[in-house]
Amino acid sequence: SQSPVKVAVTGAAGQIGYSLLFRIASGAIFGPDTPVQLRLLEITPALGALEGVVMELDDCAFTTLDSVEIGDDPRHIFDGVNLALLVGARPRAKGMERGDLLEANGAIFTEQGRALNDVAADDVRIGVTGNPANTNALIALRNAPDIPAERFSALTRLDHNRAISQLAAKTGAKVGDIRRMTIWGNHSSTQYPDLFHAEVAGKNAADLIDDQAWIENEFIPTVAKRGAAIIDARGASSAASAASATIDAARDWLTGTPEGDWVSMAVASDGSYGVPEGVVYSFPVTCSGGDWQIVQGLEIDDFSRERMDATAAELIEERDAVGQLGLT
Ligand code: NAX
Repeated sequence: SQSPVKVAVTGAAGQIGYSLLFRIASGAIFGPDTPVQLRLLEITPALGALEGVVMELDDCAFTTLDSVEIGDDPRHIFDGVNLALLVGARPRAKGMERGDLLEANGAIFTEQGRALNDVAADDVRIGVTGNPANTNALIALRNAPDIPAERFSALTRLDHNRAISQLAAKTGAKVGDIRRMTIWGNHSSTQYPDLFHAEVAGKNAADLIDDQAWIENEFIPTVAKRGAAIIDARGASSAASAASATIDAARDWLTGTPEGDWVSMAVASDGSYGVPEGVVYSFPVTCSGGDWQIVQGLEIDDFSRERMDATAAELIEERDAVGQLGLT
């Protein structure tokens, strides 16, 4: 078997953690031949609960799980990690303004960015799931000047997977027949799920559906507001699906996207598609050898342009707000 991979997960005692840890430990990211060393970060009051989760991890007797370490000090937990999944964040409390939320999370992601900068392995990749994910990733990368910005991404894979599922249901296709889905922009209600480049069994999805009203009034809002619909139905926010998307994103980033397909990842904009640099924006990307590349040359019509610009504008506002708070 291969040498072990060190994977850090923050917010490990939370609801997403409760699904995510068991999938990582069972080999869902690196496969059955790579032992995993889990390094789990929590805030001090949650360490007791986290010990219980570790007991359950032990009880699974996963052959792929090499060791588990827990703690509340990012400098210790991130030491030598090859992959860091930043899931823990401050949830939005009732009456909290967006500025308050950015500030509370800023404190977490500045500290974690600095710690990763100082102690993570040279090949570290960092995926941010905790909200506001795009801007938390921006804060972390700005506080980790020695880690290339390309090593940070924020999760829009759940939105991507939701869009695939909705398109499959609409067309009667199997999810495996759908390729080239794209989520543009922010992991928020301004995100733009794009059917104009997606394919269903090799056919252009928008042409196949041939119903602009459905795309505008059903598909886009259903995908963008799916998180709220889950909360209404379940009484708690999406957790297993968010964990599954976190796994999908990490696996495809590290092991590559299939030939002829792409995935959505929020990454530091290089100016592609007119998206300003200095924001972490979701693009269609292909991955190979642990690196991603933005898919170039897609034709963008006015309908798409307007939506891509609106979600960029929201990210620019968030970037400016955290800049003013001195977080970046
Ligand atoms: P929970 O509140 O169940 O768990 C979060 C955990 O993070 C808690 O156990 C808390 O103690 C811990 N935590 C807080 N501050 C920490 C710190 N400084 N260091 C380490 N741990 C810390 O939330 P959960 O449902 O697991 O969701 C986690 C995050 O994912 C939230 O920010 C949530 O909004 C976000 N989501 C992001 C999604 C995405 O697609 N990008 C979708 C699902 C989810 O809403």
